[in-house]
Amino acid sequence: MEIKNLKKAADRIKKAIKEKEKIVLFSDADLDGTTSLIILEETIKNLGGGISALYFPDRGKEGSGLNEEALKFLKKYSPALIILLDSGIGNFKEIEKAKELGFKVIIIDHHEILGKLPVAEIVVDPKQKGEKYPFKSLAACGLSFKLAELLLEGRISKNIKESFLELVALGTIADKMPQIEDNKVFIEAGLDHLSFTFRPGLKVFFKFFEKETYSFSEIVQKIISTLQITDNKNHLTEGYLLLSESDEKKAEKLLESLLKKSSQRQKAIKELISQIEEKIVLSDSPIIFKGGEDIPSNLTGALAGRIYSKFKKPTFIFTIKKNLIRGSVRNPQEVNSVEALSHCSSLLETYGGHAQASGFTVKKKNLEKFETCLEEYFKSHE
Ligand SMILES: [Mn+2]
Repeated sequence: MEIKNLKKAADRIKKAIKEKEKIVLFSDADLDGTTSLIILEETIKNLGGGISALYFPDRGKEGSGLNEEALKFLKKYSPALIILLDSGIGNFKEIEKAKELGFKVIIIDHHEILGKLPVAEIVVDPKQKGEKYPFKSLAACGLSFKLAELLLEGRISKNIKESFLELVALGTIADKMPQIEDNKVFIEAGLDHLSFTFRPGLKVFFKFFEKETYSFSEIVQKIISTLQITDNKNHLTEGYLLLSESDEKKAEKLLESLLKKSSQRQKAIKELISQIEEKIVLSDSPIIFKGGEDIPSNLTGALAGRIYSKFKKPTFIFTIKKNLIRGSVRNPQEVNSVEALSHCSSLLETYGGHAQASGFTVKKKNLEKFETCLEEYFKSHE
């Protein structure tokens, strides 16, 4: 059985390649998004197609998902087919804007549906209504891989398939998708092959972290923690630059710089966590709701995750930038954070994500009301 609209998406992309339509790939900046994009980019090139632009939003400036800033940059490529990967399902306004600019839009996403679907030409999301495919918890990179298989129509070589599965395994683990069913198959196959990888950007990890000192699973963790959140350079993530680098010497240099930044980031996270923890007083509030101007917006997810795992309460960590607040949410299995956000959505600018991990933006003037709204929601759902 095929995922709803996936074959349609494959046919549409093939048509674009055949008719030399411009193609733009847009993806989320984390490792799931990065691997999703690379799989589709390499597949389209393999079919002889050209890609006019690649774009990852800068987490710090643009958050995640399609946004005005991105469209301002991309509009010079219009008319074009824009494929939104690991994002898009909540970008109602932005997709309208993209269409006005002359883009045709395909969404390949796996985040929660926010009541209705954006009006795009094709929407793939295993969580959408009418989806008959039984497994709903694929990562975006898993969807991208399935799309690649359809595009390559059984002509996918063993080498390419193995190389893609390495990426799917990493992206699926990084996105914390349940390691069952399809995901389990992908992860086992991908990890099986990972230490024999021919992708220079992955090979260098095995050179750097030697087998004698690091176990295989430690190396996998190093790869994920180094590539999960990376800096944005000219709309590309440094993780993308490493994974798509074909020269091993250059890949080594990139890895060195990424490892340095990653250890700085770990240090910053530690310091921020102790600062935030100091401010957490034991109270009967059902949630933790903390933020500040000094919290970098690319760290809110990591911070919320760590704080949640210690306090086991729905955790909202946000950064304050002028009038706009951007935050991340982590919460227990028993509640759905997207439903909580949706309950308070009249106060929000944007929101979306997964049941246990999501994000939001809110205007400063609505922050207090938002907190109260969440407290009420979680009190009634305890
Ligand atoms: Mn994802």
